[in-house]
Amino acid sequence: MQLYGYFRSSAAFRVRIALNLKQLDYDSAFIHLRRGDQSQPAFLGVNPQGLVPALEIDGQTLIQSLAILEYLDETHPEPPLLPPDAAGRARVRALAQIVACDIHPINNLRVLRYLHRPLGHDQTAIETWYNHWIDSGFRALEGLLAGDKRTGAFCHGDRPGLADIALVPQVVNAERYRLDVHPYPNITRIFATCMKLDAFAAAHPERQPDREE
Ligand SMILES: N[C@@H](CCC(=O)N[C@@H](CS)C(=O)NCC(=O)O)C(=O)O
Repeated sequence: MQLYGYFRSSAAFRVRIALNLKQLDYDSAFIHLRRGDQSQPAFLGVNPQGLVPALEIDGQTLIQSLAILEYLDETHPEPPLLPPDAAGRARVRALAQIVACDIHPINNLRVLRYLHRPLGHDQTAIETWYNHWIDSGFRALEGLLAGDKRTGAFCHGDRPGLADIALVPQVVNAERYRLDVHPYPNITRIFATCMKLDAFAAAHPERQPDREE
């Protein structure tokens, strides 16, 4: 099994967490996003979208982190990333998708680069953009977590799952851009709980072999 990723990629971070939770060994191929490896023919042959992660597994190449997480969950059911009930699964997927579909894509490297050039925005404007969209998504997430008794030690109950896997990398990104996370007490509490688990801690960008300053 080979994971194409980058230490700072939050979508690859999600897959690293899931592989760790399920105790699956894997090799890593490092795609240096800042140097543009993702646009080179060698990697476009792996993922024509030019994005990480991609996971080579069972003789095929999977892309899109949420699809990869669900594949891993279906093929390696223990520990489960989704709850047993349909309503619970809908809730967990919705929480994960707030991050993965509504926050992350508009804060992606290629979007930030496009804001800089050709659109001409400076670093301050780009950081304002970045934090604005995290804040907007985190406010919604915080309300959903605070207002639902299914929230437990983790986003849904007392076991880590798909929503936590999406949330943790986004909090790491928020910290990196110095967003004040105090307005989101449930998010920060769940983040701290997750980071006490080896599966999450070992997947952190700072712990990856390709890490740079
Ligand atoms: N929806 C995709 C997003 C993948 C994605 O955006 N990956 C980023 C890193 S987190 C990337 O490869 N960016 C390269 C670029 O922006 O050029 C997923 O969940 O896998």
